[in-house]
Amino acid sequence: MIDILNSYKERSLPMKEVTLKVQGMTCGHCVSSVKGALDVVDGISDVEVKLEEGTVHVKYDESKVNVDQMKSLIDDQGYDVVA
Ligand SMILES: [Cu+2]
Repeated sequence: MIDILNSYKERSLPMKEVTLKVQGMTCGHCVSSVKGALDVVDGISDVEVKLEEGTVHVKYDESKVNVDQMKSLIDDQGYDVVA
């Protein structure tokens, strides 16, 4: 069901993707904090956090949200976006 919704979103919106490099994420709790902060934002459709690589991959609608907003949301959770 979620897959169907996601593919519908991808087809109907001009989605962009970005991979952010984030320092300070060390465990599952960090992953949930970062995901939770981004998932609720209107315009963000998919968040994938890779703990080992320290990356956060986001699919988003650039008409609703921009990368600077994502960076400050991650920053607000206590992590450093380095790229
Ligand atoms: Cu943690």
